[in-house]
Order: sequence, then structure tokens, then C-alpha cells
Amino acid sequence: MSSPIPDQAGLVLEAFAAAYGGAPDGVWQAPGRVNLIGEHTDYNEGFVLPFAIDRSARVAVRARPDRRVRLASTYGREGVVDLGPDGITREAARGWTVYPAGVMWALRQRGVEVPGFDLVLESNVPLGSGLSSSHAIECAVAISLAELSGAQLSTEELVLLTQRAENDFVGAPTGIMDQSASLRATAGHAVFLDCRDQHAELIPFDAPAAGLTVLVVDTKVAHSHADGGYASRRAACELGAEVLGVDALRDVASADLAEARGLLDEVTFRRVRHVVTEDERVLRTVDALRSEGPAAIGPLLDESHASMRDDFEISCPELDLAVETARASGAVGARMTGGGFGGSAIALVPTTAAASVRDEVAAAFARAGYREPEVFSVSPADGARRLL
Ligand code: GAF
Repeated sequence: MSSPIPDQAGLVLEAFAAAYGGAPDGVWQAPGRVNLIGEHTDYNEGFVLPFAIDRSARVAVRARPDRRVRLASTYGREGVVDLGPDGITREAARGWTVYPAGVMWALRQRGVEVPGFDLVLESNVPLGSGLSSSHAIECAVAISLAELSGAQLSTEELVLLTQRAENDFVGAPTGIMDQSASLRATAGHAVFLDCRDQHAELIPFDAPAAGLTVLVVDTKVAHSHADGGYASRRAACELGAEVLGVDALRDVASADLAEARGLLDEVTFRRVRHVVTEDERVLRTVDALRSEGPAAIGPLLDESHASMRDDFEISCPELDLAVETARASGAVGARMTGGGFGGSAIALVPTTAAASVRDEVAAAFARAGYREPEVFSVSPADGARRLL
């Protein structure tokens, strides 16, 4: 007896049949994430605390007998993109196809014999929203191609492989937080990750049981990690570590900051101070969750936002307005999430106040003349897996 088709797979199966005819070998799914706290700490070998959200990318894939790669999505108008009989080059990949192409490239670089394949992507992680839409695609593609190639790759290896795709193919110098959340997450938990050695612990994060809801405010201000802002923050951190004589900013404690101030120029000092204090906030958040639960972490979220706005300078007026309005309307804490320069903020709000916070934020955006934001709740979901 065949097993029933999971609801979530219906759309991508239909699109697969329309694009290529027939059925795929399987359907794989990987979620986006919000980061509860720990921003721009991952590439400084520090700590992060993301959770996977209940929005995912799904890919339907069928291996081919040759090395041709064909890609299609439910996004839009490009139809089937044929990457050619043999090659995966950066030039041939356009728009979203750069993510599957990058993963394919990284697998082949690693010596995995990836067959050609036909793929359809469907995703409900809003693109460019700071919720890791690109890593959701990369992780879904990575687990599907690894399985179809018969490659046994550990989670640690998949994390580094997708990072390589992002860094060396897509051209975004990102760290390992997003794909770690997507690959490691478990429903009801946040992933406490030490980015130095990839040691991960699942921390229970049950906001509803505490009468709380996590709201996402997607400001609709598009951002890209391949733009200069992200890279320049990373460069400042590397400069700071070099001048301070440490391997990574993870090795600087807040007690060292007074001395660091005398050694660094003013801007680099503030970048360093953000990372050092943010690492400590992650540790304090984990302690607070363990000892008191979600209601206790509000002030840490607020401090994190202030540090990103003032020291790391990666917020924007729309993110600040979302955070301030959410707080003024009853949030226990709020902060921008992800790489910054646009994207989304999160607010931890009493569930009874969620609707009014959403309305207040929308009204404040309208008064300011900003684009209408999308405000929705998220809860910690399971990580990447085969659906079918
Ligand atoms: C983006 C990157 F992809 C992550 O690696 C991380 O650096 C994050 O920005 C900032 O914390 O999501």
C-alpha cells in the first residue's frame, strides 16, 4: 500500500508534473529561521540561538541518466532553466537558481559524484525577508542531492558545504548560523550553537506555554548579504581580532573592552563591542530560558537591538520603528533578526496582545509612509527532512 502524500508536498508535485512530466524521486523540505539572539557572532566563532520556523522551502527532484541540470520554481515566470549538459557555472545561474547551482557545485568540488537532475522548488519563506530563504533552499537541495548521490554527509559537513556554496559560489560571506538552524532544529526548541566547534544543544522554547507569541514583522525592505554592508562588518571584525591579537572575537571578554578601546579606532571598537556583548547576551538568554522561561528574555532582546542599531549599525528606520512600536504596544522584548540592513524584526508579545501589536505596527508604518509590513506569528518547527 502506498503511503499518503503529505499535504505540504501537493503543490511541488503538481508543479513537477507540469514542468517535466511524471513524478520525482522524492520531495525534501528545509525551513527558514528566526534568530532569537546572537547576531553577527557566527563568523566570529561565537554563539547563536536561532529556531526553525514553520515556513519552508520544498524541492521535488528526479535524478537524470546524464549530467544535465534543469531547474524550475513556482515563483514566477522564468519557466525551466537549463544549466546545460555538463557545467555549473556562476554565469549560467540566475536569480534563485544560484542556490541549487551553488550546492551542486560545492558537492562536486567535494568529490561527490552528483548525477544530473530535474528539480522544482516551491517555498513559503518570503524571499529577501531576513528569514533565511536562501539557506532554506540550499539545505533542501543539499539533503536531496546528497541522498540521490548516495553520499553519507554528517550535519557538520552539510553545514560547511552550504556555507561554501554561499561564500564561494553565491558570493555572500556568511557564517554558519542559518543552515545550522535549518538542519538541526527540533519543534519546540531553539538551537544553541557554539560556532567554533559546531557543538549544538536544543533549548526548550515554548512561548505559548508562557502565554507568549513570537511575531515576525517583515518590513519588506529587501536586503542581500552579497551587498557590501555585511562584508564590511565582517571585515571590521577581522581587523579587530587581528589588532587585539586573538584568533576570533569570541576570545575577547567584556572585561577586555576597556583596554581594546585604546587599541582600536572608534568604529572598529564599536563593531567589536557589539560582538563581545552579543555573545554574552546569548549565554545570558540561554540561562534565563533554562531557569525562568521565555518571559525573562525580553530585556536581552531589547539590549541586542540597541547594540545592532548603535554599535554595529545594521538596523534601518523601518526595523527601528517595528521594534519601538511593538514595545510600546506591549511586547516584552523586540529586536531585528538576521543580517540586517532590512528584512525582519521579531517581537515577543503576550498572546492576548498579538493582534493589537500587529495593528499598531501596521498603523505606524502607514503613518511613516513605509510599505505595508507583513506581520505573522511563528513557532519553533522541525528541521530539514525528506517529506516523500
Ligand atoms: C545572515 C548570515 F547568513 C548568518 O551567517 C549570520 O551572520 C547572520 O546574517 C547575522 O547573524 O543571516
